[in-house]
Amino acid sequence: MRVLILGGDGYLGWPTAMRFSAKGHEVSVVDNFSRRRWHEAQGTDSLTPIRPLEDRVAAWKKVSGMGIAHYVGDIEDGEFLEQTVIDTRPEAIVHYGEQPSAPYSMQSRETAVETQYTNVIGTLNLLFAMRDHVPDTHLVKLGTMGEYGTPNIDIEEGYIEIEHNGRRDTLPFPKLPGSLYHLSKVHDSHNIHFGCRVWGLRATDLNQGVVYGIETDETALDERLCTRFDYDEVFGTVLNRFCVQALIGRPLTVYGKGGQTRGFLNIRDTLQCVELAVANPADRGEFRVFNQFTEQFSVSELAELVRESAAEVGYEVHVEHLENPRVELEEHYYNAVHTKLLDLGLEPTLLGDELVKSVISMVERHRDRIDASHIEPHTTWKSGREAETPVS
Ligand code: NAD
Ligand code: USQ
Repeated sequence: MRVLILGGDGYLGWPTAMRFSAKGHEVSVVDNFSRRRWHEAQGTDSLTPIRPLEDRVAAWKKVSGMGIAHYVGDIEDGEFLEQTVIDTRPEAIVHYGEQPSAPYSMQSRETAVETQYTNVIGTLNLLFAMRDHVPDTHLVKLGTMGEYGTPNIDIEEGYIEIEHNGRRDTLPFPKLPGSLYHLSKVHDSHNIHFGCRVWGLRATDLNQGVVYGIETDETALDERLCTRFDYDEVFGTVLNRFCVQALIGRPLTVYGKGGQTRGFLNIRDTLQCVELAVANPADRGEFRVFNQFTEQFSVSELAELVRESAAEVGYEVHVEHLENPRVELEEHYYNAVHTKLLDLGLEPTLLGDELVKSVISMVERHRDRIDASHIEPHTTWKSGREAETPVS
């Protein structure tokens, strides 16, 4: 298959590109390196040293004998994206190419507008390029579980059957996102749904939970192929952050009461899910939604798991409850259906102490690169970034 991966230089995009290439697909990636630039601007860096995309592609060629074509440009540049779609004629498009951080989207008017512009306009450009040039291509779009928020009812996979004034219909599940980033994904979902309903496009929206871990079959082949791993307060996700904090003896930064519950999955399962979605495309005109996570944990449960696993390898770890910089429920009902990917054959990689220990040992190998000054949360949901005062 010809597979086009948007955001193919990112945390998830690069391992996905190698996976499809390893399976013999013809892979092209698009990226504008904005993720690398956002880190440069805030003075942070991936814990793992990552190579420039060109070097990664060359290393992959050496290791696997397979080529990956790469296109450098902005997805929100509609002409560039249209030309890339014409040149690559993809049969499947995997769209990761967005600003992925909730705190970044809440820092200021500028970062909020940038997030929504990049994400929403980029996806809209893609829908037009698909409509006009590859209308039969399957779009696999990375959405997020956070689109739903934390309603006091079970969360269904995309749609809910509603009875109202004696009539019934199946409608999109209500959305209550908790950041302007998560809200950008809601806008994307509506636009993609529109493209399917009105233009007959086919799409799968993968409402993914929080991803942790770093190793995939392909990244493990050679150091030059590794993907990024961030632990700073803006781009680092919670489990990755806790593993770094455990190693440097910093109390784990649980925000508020720690009862916030989210769906989680290992990076290996992200790849499995995307492969399953591509191998089993949506029908013409179908907007399919899969909830993509394997387990749910509260933040406190995760902190406890990291504390125990770190103790087994000799690190004494404490847990600290910080004033929550976000506006979110800290105790709530959470039960999200996630059966559609399991029905397609997903075999979950479950989080246990062995897995946490393997992340900790990876962090150990790069401990000289840890910059502890970027761990404390500074970004608050109410007034953006307060540069000097960490939230405590
Ligand atoms: P990432 O930032 O590492 O990857 C995104 C890539 O897209 C980056 O390399 C970036 O440079 C590129 N990009 C961004 N805007 C672009 C544009 N306008 N034009 C071209 N390239 C652009 O993020 P990630 O963690 O790999 O996430 C990938 C996708 O998955 C995102 O859409 C994110 O919202 C979603 N997601 C991630 C997680 C997670 O826990 N990592 C969970 C759920 C959903
Ligand atoms: N949290 C802490 N302490 C920390 C960091 C986070 O308690 O040091 C808490 C947050 O308050 C939140 C939860 O952990 O309740 C998850 O936060 P996160 O930063 O790990 O993840 P989030 O902001 O939700 O975003 C991440 C990815 C995003 C993706 C989303 C999936 O960055 O791209 O869309 O996970 S989901 O959460 O399912 O929407």
